[in-house]
Amino acid sequence: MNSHSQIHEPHKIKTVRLLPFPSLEERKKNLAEAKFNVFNLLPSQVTFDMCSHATNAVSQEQLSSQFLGDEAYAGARNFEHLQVAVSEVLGHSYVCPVHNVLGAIKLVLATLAAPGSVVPTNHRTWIDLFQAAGLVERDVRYHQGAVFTGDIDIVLLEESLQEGNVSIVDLQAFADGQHPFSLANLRAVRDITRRHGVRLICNGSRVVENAWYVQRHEPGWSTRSISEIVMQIAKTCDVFQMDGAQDPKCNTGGVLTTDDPDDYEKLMNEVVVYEGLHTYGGMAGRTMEMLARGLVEMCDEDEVHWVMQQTERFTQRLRDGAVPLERGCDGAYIETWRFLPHIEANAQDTFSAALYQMSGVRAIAHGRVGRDDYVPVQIPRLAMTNEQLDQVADAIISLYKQREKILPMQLHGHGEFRDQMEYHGVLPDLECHEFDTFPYEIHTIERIGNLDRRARERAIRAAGYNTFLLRSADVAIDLLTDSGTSAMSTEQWAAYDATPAVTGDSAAYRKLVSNLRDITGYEHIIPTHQGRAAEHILSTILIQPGQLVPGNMYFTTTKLHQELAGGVFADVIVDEAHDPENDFPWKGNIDLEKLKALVEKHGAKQLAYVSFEHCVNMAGGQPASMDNMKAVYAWCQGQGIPVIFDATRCVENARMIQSRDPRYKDVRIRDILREMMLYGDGCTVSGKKDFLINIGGIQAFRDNAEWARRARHLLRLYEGNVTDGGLATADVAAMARGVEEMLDDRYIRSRVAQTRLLGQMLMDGGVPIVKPPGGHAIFLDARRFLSHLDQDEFPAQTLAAEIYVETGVRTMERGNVSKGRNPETGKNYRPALELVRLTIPRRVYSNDHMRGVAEGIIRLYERRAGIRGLRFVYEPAQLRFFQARFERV
Ligand code: P70
Repeated sequence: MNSHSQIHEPHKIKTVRLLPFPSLEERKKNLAEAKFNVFNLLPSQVTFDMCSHATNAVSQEQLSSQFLGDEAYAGARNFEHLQVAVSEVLGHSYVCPVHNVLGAIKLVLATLAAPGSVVPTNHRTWIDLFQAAGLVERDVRYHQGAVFTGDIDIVLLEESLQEGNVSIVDLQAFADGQHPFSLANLRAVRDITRRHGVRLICNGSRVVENAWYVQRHEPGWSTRSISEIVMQIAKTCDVFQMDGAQDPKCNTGGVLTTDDPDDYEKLMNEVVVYEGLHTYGGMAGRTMEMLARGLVEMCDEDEVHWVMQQTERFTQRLRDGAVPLERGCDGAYIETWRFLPHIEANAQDTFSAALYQMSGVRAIAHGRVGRDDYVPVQIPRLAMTNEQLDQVADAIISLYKQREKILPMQLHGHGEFRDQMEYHGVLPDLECHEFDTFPYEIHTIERIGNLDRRARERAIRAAGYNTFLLRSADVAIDLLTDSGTSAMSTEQWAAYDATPAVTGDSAAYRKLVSNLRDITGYEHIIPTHQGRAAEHILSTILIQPGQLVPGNMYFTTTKLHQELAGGVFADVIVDEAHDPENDFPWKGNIDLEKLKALVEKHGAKQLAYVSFEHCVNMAGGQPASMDNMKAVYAWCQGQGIPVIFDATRCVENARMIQSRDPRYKDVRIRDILREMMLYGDGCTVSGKKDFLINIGGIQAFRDNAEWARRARHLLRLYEGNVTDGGLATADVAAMARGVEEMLDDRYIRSRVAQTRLLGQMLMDGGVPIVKPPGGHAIFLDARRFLSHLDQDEFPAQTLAAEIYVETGVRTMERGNVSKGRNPETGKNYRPALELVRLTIPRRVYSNDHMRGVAEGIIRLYERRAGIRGLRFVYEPAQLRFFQARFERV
């Protein structure tokens, strides 16, 4: 088991699905249109949909398997893969595919249960199907169980079998979502059914959760893996059924599996009647492929522990809030008769409607009217963070506190099943629950590196103590950079997939131009393949050899291109930026006096332009104030000096203005950004950061048509078409969509809050960091962290390596190694700032990941005295930080 699996997810986010946040007014209208039955709400009307069936996030491998369907009618390769997965995971040799779990049950009842016979069972979920097949269900569940409440009452079962007229015993792992059985009980049942010549059928759609209970609570199983227990459960039964949309995290589909050739033959002959051919059973080829992959992945130990931890945490929080519930395998089953004792009829639908009205959360009771009185609040597997779940729990607790205000609804239309119910209602006057968390759900995940400490020690030694040389597969949490590491949204992917490749004009390009014109107010929008391509073009057209380029601290690639064009960089950032302990809120500001002094000394003509970076990377992600941008621009206009932004992190800067400048507290991010851009004549952008894309950049000019003409000329020479800058058209489309998403106030608020949270946790642990926390990263002050090391023992390089060994977290050195040697003296520069950067990718990590990072670094800080420095064993002449190798002193 992963040592940190309880602290944070054993995966990171690969793609996100954006969540809608309807207003109270919209929710009221939606509810009325849905006839007060939440079944009728659309996904676009629901913030958190608390349902675990087919709603889970999947791994990127499972998603990609969706594209491997060979869609043959007979003998598809996908079916062969399904057979292999079943034999590997469940241990059964025969597989009968079905369209979903109902298909599986129907087949069993039609082939293996004698008409009119009695079916002893521990669940109530499928008893309608029993009745329809002319079978009589008998509840033989042992209702007094403490943990294994799904166990069978052996005496009762024995009695039923002795009465005769039984052909199958039908069990459910985690019966009705609430009752796990023990392996000992299952084996006892199997012994009895064998003795009576009766088949044991088991629905294992939630076998994994049941296996976790066995591992946790059943004597003798604590050292066995989830895989072993799952196979034990399956092999104990004669026929095993699985719903593809539960534990295997498929979107539909299912299987029946067995070792009995005669039973298989019966099932196989029947499957053609109701489902499809015996090699696809009513599933698309891609569904079989996803199911096959999901079966194998569902037993991943770390993932199971994470999912079950979420359930325990969620139900515990509700219990602490006194909410009456039954804990389920996948969430909390609300006891609505105790939640709403004053509502006599239809308490379930009344609860669901009230919860939606006050929070936008949906919880649905499915099935037959009057079957039971719970409303399951289920957790979609892997799709939500703990923080989101805490807030959903808080919404329910808040509803519980105001439960007396909830009014009965009048039944208007009804049928046998819950989806048919319609009501007339009076909207109660409820206090609403406001969410303050990431405005997206997890759509796909990527498993993260999972090495133990000794393996990490070996990995960093092999990498010459240089985090650039580590394999990403060996990294647990990758904070090397926020560049190109964002999780794209499903909307971005949809645009990406739908965009035809062209080498001319395109809808994607037009959309990018119109969106960016609207966002920046700039007329000329020129796509580039990334930031440094725009920097090259800008420097070439605006710098005359020998001219100065003042900037608010340098960035490596920016400065390099200025120098290649013959320019000389001049630092005009405020002094506060160079002091890591000064918590001035606008450390990205330009010191106008320094700028004026340059003009006085050299003349305005000697200044090519002012290079003004938003949320200055090298200063620690520190913002510039609106007043500073205004003042610089006003003065520069008088002097005829252009101002060009590096708007790579412009949205983070806008959020800093929103949170730190009271005048902008209630101004939308898009309006703040538009005003910021007013105080410049153009910008370069590395789109790989705030624009929420993995590749791309922008060169833009307000209205200077001559600059734009020359820029496009260079673009054609060096980069690609004027409509793509060398990007795939699909990536242009993803960027056009990314710039819309980046302006969502909830998104950018949660993004910057995450960085601040990491900074705060480190500061609370006494760890020295650059203050105040920046927009995209936290910078550790390695000089103070490792104060016993000389700077030529490379404290920041050492610290980055030690952080990796301690925590599996990858960070980046920004100090003596990065700065290099003075060519004149041959000595290291020994810069004032000796930092380690913890850069946070966008939409990729949860706050639990951040907690894991902070705890690990605080642990390291406590034992810092024993840490030894590094010396070079290999030192390249140029940009040595990328390839250098070290050993411990
Ligand atoms: C980082 C990345 C890139 C960047 C930037 C600002 C403010 C331009 C660029 C260049 C990647 C990086 C680059 C060089 C050394 C280390 C890391 N910053 N302006 O991790 O854009 O990469 O798209 O060409 O931050 O901070 P691009």
